[in-house]
Amino acid sequence: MKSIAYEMELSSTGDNRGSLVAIEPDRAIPFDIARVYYVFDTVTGVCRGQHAHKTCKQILICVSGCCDVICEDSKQTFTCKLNSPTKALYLEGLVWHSMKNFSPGAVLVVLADHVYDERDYIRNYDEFRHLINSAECI
Ligand code: T46
Repeated sequence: MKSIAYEMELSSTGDNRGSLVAIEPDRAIPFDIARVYYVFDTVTGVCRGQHAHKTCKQILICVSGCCDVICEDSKQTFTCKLNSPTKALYLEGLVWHSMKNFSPGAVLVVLADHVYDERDYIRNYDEFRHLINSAECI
């Protein structure tokens, strides 16, 4: 199991009517999309996420408003500020992630390479640390 997290810039096209981002499974989206979901109507001050995935790969895009995603993998902890519809965060499994500081009206869209499966979640932080420490030893 690998832990990989990085920011991506999505290319957009625009003219005097506005801008458009197209998302297709290609080199920019490094997996076939099996599921799309979005988080909206978030309550001020909430923290969502607080889990890792075993294998599910995801791309997070705040298409309206902004939020912060705090990521922790085996090597680093960093905060990604999703504050543009052209900015994305790629997360492979084994990245502990939490979303917070949602602006009013924020809409967070997520593309995933698997359908929803609760068995893919690691919701216990100690279990996550144990798994990434074990993966480091391999
Ligand atoms: C993630 C972050 C970025 C479903 O029934 N189907 C789904 O596809 C999803 C994603 C969730 N659910 C149910 C499971 C829970 O009863 O929706 C409820 C809320 O899910 P959760 O508390 O996991 O939501 P977040 O915002 O904490 O996390 C979500 C994703 O679950 C997670 O995979 O990486 O967004």
